[in-house]
Amino acid sequence: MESRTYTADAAPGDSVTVAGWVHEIRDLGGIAFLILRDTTGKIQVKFEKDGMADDLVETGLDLHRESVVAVGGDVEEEDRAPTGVEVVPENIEVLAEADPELPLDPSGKVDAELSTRLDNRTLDLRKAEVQAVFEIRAELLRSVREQFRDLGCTEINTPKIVATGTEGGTELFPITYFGREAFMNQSPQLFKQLMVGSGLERVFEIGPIFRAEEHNTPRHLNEATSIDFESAFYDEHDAMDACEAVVIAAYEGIAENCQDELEALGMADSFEVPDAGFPRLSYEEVIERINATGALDEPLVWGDDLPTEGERALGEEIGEHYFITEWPSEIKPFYIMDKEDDELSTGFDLMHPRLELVSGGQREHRHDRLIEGFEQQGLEPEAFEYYTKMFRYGMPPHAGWGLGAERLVMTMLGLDNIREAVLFPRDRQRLSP
Ligand code: AMO
Repeated sequence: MESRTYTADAAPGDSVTVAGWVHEIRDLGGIAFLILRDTTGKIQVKFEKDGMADDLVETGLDLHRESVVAVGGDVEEEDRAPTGVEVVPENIEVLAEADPELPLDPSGKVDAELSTRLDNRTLDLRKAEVQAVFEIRAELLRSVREQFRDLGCTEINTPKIVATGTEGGTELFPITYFGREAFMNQSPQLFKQLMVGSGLERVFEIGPIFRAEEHNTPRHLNEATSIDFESAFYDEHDAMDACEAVVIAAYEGIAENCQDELEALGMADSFEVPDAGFPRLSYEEVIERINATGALDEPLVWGDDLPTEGERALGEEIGEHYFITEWPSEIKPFYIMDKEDDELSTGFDLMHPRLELVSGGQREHRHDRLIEGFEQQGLEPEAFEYYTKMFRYGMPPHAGWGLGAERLVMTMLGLDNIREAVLFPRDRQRLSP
């Protein structure tokens, strides 16, 4: 719209056209107010009924909430107005009327269930605190990209329709690809590894991953956004350093550039950038410490995956981000390199006190060992020949990791449910909107 002014920019003395949604109408008799809202905030429009044309007053005050209007008029200082200024209207154009019955209340006065919010995401995102989550998510991705560029990475985009899975066969979504079986990709794992052997050497990707997780939990999505990193000539320690730098950069970007959004979430004072030097604990130490918390009925033994209650109990004790290193080889995927002692792997996870954020490790770059790894995991190396073949033509030692963007947003903002960090989440029940 030509010459539209954002409500936040309307200054006393200006003659403006502001455009947005009718947030509220307050009719006090001789005087009435229309509160107009746009992406930058709200502004009061004042109707002094006696001094104004009847049709202008009628158009302004007969509107239903959430109708879209453009209001032209002069901006005046008014101490009693919520933002210290108000518009004295000269004309009002109704651009889109809203039904009087709304499926949810964008003013936030009436709470809505998460499912109602997700069914009506457009209206839900008219609330400042919901909008703030997605402004923060966008800033997070921007700062992460910048940090990757500082680390000398090239951003890549790899296929999401693939011939083989990498992260476990039961979590694959099959699709039909011109009469052949294909899958939605679970991770850019193999492609990013193929790039470290190319001239690019160090890469990152931010893109969707698809997991046919059976269970509906507050921390799993069937379509998530993965922030992936991979570098030639890195070992797992270098990869952990890069991971820590990226997570801290995300927090720093938000602390610097999202004060208004943190305010809208009531977090302006409590938001803290984590200190560098995340503790690195071995898997062995972790299972001992979880057992010592007494949180589990059955103590963990070597080779067990870490149950949610165990992670949570240890997270509470540690109270900050921490890495778990030296995982048993048998519970890490085929592409993770073992340590000299074959029992131990170079795999690591980064944990937030609440849950896992990242998995990574040094990769097996030796062709023969890689083929053995496939066989041990019950996978047919022939199906992965497009990948294994390149390990015969000069694949350098390399390492990397994958970070769940929604989990980072969720833990950073203390959201109860990962779905709150996604515009249109995909889960067992939810395929639209
Ligand atoms: P992994 O399967 O552990 O590792 O995934 C890496 C990170 O991605 C996020 N994530 C999910 N987030 C929400 N819902 C899901 N269903 C979901 N699945 C995964 C988590 C998790 O820590 N290829 C390896 C990474 C690597 O080694 O580079 C991988 O995909 O935050």
